[in-house]
Amino acid sequence: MTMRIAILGAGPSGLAQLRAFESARRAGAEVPEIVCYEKQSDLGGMWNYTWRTGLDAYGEPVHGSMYRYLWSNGPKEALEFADYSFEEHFGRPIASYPPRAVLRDYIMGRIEKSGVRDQIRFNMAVQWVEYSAQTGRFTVTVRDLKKDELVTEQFDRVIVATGHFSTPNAPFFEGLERFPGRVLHAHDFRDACEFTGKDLLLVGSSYSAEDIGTQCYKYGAKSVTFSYRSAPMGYDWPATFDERPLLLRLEDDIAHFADGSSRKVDAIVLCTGYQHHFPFLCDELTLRTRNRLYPGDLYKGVFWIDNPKLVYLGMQDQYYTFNMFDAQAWYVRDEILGRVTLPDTTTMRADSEAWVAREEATTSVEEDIDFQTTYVRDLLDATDYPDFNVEAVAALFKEWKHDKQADILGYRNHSYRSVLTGTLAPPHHTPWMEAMNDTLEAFLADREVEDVRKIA
Ligand code: FAD
Ligand code: NA7
Repeated sequence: MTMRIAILGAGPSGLAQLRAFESARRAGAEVPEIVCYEKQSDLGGMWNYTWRTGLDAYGEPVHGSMYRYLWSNGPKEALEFADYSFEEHFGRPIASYPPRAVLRDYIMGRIEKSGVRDQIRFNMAVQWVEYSAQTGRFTVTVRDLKKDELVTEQFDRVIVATGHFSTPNAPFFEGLERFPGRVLHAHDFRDACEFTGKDLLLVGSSYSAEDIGTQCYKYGAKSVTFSYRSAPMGYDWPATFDERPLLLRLEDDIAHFADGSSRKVDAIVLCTGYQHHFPFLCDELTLRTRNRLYPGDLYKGVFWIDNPKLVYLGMQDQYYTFNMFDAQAWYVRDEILGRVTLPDTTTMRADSEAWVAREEATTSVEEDIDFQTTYVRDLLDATDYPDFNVEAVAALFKEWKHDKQADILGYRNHSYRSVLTGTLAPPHHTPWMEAMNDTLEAFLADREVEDVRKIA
């Protein structure tokens, strides 16, 4: 009987897995039967924009957390697929910080060239996954959203690639229920123009707070106040920005902070991160972790140690994204094809715990970057994924960090060199602060064009 594999999710991680198997098949390997279930109507995962918030057209939780005017928050050279360069896709070099639609186009391009679309079943939301020790197989129950029908199939392996930036972590602050303005989590943020002229409070001090804050400033917010729990971001912010310690409570529209200070605000965005959330998995198979570089209970960051027939892709906090998902997917593929053998449970657990301990010992962003670089390198060395200079990418991440520190509103104007092609990216035609149009067409044009609000 042919082995059957279920991939849950057709975002960058799930697509990496499809591509990995397809490249082995093209090289002559016999590969298992693969079914990829995707609850959205197209591939691309988080990179698909949706105006919807809350529930989708079928009553499923909306996956998307991306918003209008989102430009890459890291240089594209750091996430480039080693088997498909940006230059190959666009036919010419492009600037280092593309908007969302451009990255989506790049992700789609590689997958359309692979010809694996027919392995994806769209509008299919995974509801439940069970493992039977007796048969050694998984039963996967999926809702066909268009037919409103449950479908159940058996698989030998299950690969969870459903992402972890969709289910909000939304803490409560006293007085929120009486706050007269709008309160939302970053997951539901869609359009900075909503906050033009407003005094905005953003709770959190990580990527979402930083990016939503700078976006809102770009589109005319009157002021941006960040409230941090552990430490301020510490960038050299414009005069209308402020960083305050933790929000303690609200009295009507007055926010009170841990240092005793207060200020009046019009709207609040909780940029307080996301939960790893797998409502379709039984307890014994559920990964429980905070957002970290090395979630425990996973061997090589992917195999569920208690039952390695279950795999999780992309569950790490991420400096590396697309190329790390590829490195993971190639490794998982090779284990499934019998090219890599997993050690016994005790050895896997000890190995995983050693990585977790190393992560916990890091004390700076630079060490975190080096940590994830070592992780990616470890995976790369074991497979035939095209080797790329991951250490040079680490240097690039450090340069990016430095560029942000030097100019938080201008770092996206920098250019970096591709470690694949050696090409230095050309500058974008318009500085990021003045580039209001985030469409693919505007990005690829030779000058800024009027925003006609076309969403890919
Ligand atoms: P996702 O892209 O989240 O894809 C998961 C897929 O699983 C989705 O298609 C979803 O519909 C599907 N799915 C979920 N549940 C089910 C179910 N029950 N049944 C069927 N299908 C299901 N990364 C960068 O490299 N650069 C950036 O600039 C960047 N910006 C970001 C900005 C925001 C606001 C967010 C939230 C993330 C950003 N990221 C960025 C990280 C981004 O998450 C990754 O780039 C990438 O999308 C992760 O891929 P994934 O496949 O693991 O998860
Ligand atoms: P992150 O990077 O997980 O950061 C979450 C932030 O929220 C972080 O600053 C946390 O503070 C803060 N947080 C979490 N809980 C609380 C409470 N209870 N009170 C106050 N502050 C809190 O999530 P992001 O959304 O920023 O980024 C996720 C992805 O989206 C990322 O990959 C980007 O590419 C886009 P802490 O520092 O832990 O004290």
